[in-house]
Amino acid sequence: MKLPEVSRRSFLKWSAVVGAGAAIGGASMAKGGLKVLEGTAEAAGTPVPDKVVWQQCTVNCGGYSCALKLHVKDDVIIRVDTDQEDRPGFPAMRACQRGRATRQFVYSPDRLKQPMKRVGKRGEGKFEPITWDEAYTLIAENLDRIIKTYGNHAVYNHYASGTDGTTRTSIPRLLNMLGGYLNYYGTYSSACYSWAAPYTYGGTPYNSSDDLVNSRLIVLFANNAGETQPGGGNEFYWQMQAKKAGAKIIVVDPRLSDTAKAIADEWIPIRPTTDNALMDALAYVMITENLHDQAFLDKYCIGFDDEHLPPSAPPKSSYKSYVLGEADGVPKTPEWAEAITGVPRETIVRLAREIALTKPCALIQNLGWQRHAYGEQPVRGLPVLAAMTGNIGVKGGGTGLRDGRKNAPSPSIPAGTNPVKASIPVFMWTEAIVRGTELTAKDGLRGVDRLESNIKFIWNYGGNTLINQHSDTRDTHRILQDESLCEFIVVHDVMMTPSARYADVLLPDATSYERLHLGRGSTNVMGDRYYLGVPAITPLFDVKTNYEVCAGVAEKLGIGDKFTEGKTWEDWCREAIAAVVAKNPGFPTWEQLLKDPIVRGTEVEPIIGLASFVADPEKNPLSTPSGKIEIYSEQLAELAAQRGNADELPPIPKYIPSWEGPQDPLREKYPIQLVGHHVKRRVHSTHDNNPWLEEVEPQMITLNELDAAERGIKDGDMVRVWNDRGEIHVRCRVSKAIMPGVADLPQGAWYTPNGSGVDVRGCINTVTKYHPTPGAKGNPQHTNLVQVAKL
Ligand SMILES: Nc1nc2c(c(=O)[nH]1)N[C@H]1C(S)=C(S)[C@@H](COP(=O)(O)OP(=O)(O)OC[C@H]3O[C@@H](n4cnc5c(=O)[nH]c(N)nc54)[C@H](O)[C@@H]3O)O[C@H]1N2
Ligand SMILES: Nc1nc2c(c(=O)[nH]1)N[C@H]1C(S)=C(S)[C@@H](COP(=O)(O)OP(=O)(O)OC[C@H]3O[C@@H](n4cnc5c(=O)[nH]c(N)nc54)[C@H](O)[C@@H]3O)O[C@H]1N2
Ligand SMILES: [Mo]
Repeated sequence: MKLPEVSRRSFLKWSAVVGAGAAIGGASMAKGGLKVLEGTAEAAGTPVPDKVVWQQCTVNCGGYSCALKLHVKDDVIIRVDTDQEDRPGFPAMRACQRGRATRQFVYSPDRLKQPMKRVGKRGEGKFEPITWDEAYTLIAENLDRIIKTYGNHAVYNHYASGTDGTTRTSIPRLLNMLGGYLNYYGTYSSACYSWAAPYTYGGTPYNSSDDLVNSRLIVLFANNAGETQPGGGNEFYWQMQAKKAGAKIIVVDPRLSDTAKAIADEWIPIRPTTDNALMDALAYVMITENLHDQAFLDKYCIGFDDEHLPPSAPPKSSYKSYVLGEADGVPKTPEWAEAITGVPRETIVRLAREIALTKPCALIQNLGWQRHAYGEQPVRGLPVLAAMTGNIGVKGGGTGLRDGRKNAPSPSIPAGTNPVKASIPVFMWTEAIVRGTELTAKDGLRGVDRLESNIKFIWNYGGNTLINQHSDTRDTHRILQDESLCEFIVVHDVMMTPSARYADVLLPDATSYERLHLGRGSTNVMGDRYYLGVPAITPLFDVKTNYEVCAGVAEKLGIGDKFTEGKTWEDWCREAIAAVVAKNPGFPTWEQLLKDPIVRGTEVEPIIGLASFVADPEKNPLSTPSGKIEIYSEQLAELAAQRGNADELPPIPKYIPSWEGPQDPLREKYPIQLVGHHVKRRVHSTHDNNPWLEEVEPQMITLNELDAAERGIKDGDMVRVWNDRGEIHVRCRVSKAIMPGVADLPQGAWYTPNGSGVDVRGCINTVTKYHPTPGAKGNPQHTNLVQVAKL
């Protein structure tokens, strides 16, 4: 396959730019600045380091904190190595290409170098340098003014996943001391998942990934673990172990993902947004061929059949009635599903028999299929199949949710309590800028009946959802550019990102390699964990950390001492580790972590989700209203009645034809379904500007060869991708590895509008829609219809 030429030569060109000092806003170089690449380039060979510092990759992929071994000479990182210590069950925290390209991140010409304030129109990207003292004053004055004028509902701490969580606790700590701030709930990652799964289970129970070796059949839905590294990086490892142990692996995905390429015995391509139709037809085959586990359903579930409906449910409202077409006259046959999903009926029949007859079978989802228009539905759909096949609560089976992670202790800095109880769905912040005070419970507002103010102040630390990662960049730009709406925006980042262009005050942070920080313990991990990040080099430029900034602003507001309690950042970090040690006897102390910052996992038995419920459902009921697995949810029926959208929020999981899905008449104008997967060369938008990673995988749209041929597009051609919301110019990869009628433009490229508003980098959010999902009010960023043509 011919790929465009991005290589050593353009890298050298790029380093030349570095040498010339591509400063932003006329920033000056401080402390070592940009000369650092000199003498460290490949040409100079590998010099001997003065020291080797263990650090961690803190970006937000599923790996979370892979180990980086930074070789430092003369205060310059000259080489990046990683952990190589494999132990059975605990693969080394081996960094991928992203972590290994860290030098290109730290020494990027896009690094922010000094505090600045906006001088042009917001979003134009014109700034002039200011001092840190001026920056603190500006933030303090605006925060104070906005709270006095509009109240604390006007202050928003923006969703941002770019760096370690502990550091960013400083912002809520400061804001809580000032009377609080508007909360959000859910995440861009898992809005529909976290919202919908508890209606079925009262929580999100799972078998841990190390149990996969006990499975005979594993069916992965929208799960590309090889590239996204869920489970702290170990899920894919366990998928590979399961394959070695003899499990058959089937992948259901519109794309032949890296995971499918690496380990699948079979790839079942499917049209995006249609998985519920596939699952309904699988259920149809199982029911009509009597392959389902009726005893399990009778004992543990409500709502599978009409005999087990809750009292409030209307007749014929069970899942079985729906599947057999008893209520709507449409049996959900393989023929019916083939027309919707594009999966051949023979494949559906074979898959249904295989899933029903191979025991144990792990049906596993990840998050790709819930970042869609009706993302709530597939999340609840797969557990029905897990229940129908009696795979719940058994080794090698699972709940049909995501497979699991084991909890690791998480150090944290005390943030206090937020006096504001109001909370909006994370995706709806742009709407809360425009019409926050009009939002009600129907829109997903929680904690209050109404907000006292629209959002007027945004603090954006380590995030790019301010424009790049949010839907519909053109509309986001329109909202942010209007200074009468949101009145003040602080951006604190390490790079001159697209979001940074929207700052009123733009602050440079140290990368995690230049500052003391604590690892993400969090819940999303298995095995070895990294806990202490000690700076490897002196911070470049005139940067300050989030703690320093919050302390500086607190000082201006007269609460400096209250905020710091007279402690340094190191004091807080030491206390946080001490608190973890107190709760987890045997956990290494600060001094021990300084010597070895990696905490090695210890072998424990796999978690088998709902094992105790299955052993004794009376004694160990679920926390659902009925105590059982709720295939039919009365709570959902009530909520749908309140919101007045029963068609979009059914009490049983259903296939709902999606707007901008394969059945939308809009397809006549925009015939291609566009998804944007999480790609290995980036973590979201982080590393988009990293030249080594552009070499690894240049940003391109992938189009099926049939669609390409129809349009006269050849591999490597530049194409136009557009719909009513915007237009992108990007290079095209022509491929068999994607379903016809579907294209994939990996999410995260930096939004780069040219003079006519066309994005010339390949930022998918140029064409995504702001349309919250009906239940979770989540982000449907994989649901898009577009047209593609040769440029
Ligand atoms: N179309 C589409 N959009 C999506 C998605 C999708 O699938 N499709 N996925 C969504 C998902 S799941 C998520 S989680 C979000 C992610 O969106 P974000 O949370 O915004 O993640 P990033 O784009 O990686 O932005 C992280 C920022 O942190 C900065 N950063 C890195 N290290 C540091 C540091 O040490 N200090 C500071 N101050 N900053 C640092 C980076 O420069 C970058 O600007 O995107 C969402 N957007
Ligand atoms: N390298 C890398 N790793 C990452 C990230 C990253 O940006 N880069 N981001 C991290 C974060 S914050 C998150 S939230 C996770 C995201 O993890 P996921 O949400 O699982 O990642 P996606 O790539 O959005 O989706 C996974 C797969 O679902 C497929 N898919 C899309 N739509 C459908 C559909 O309708 N049906 C089916 N069956 N499949 C579908 C996609 O083609 C893709 O292969 O990844 C994490 N890991
Ligand atoms: Mo995410």
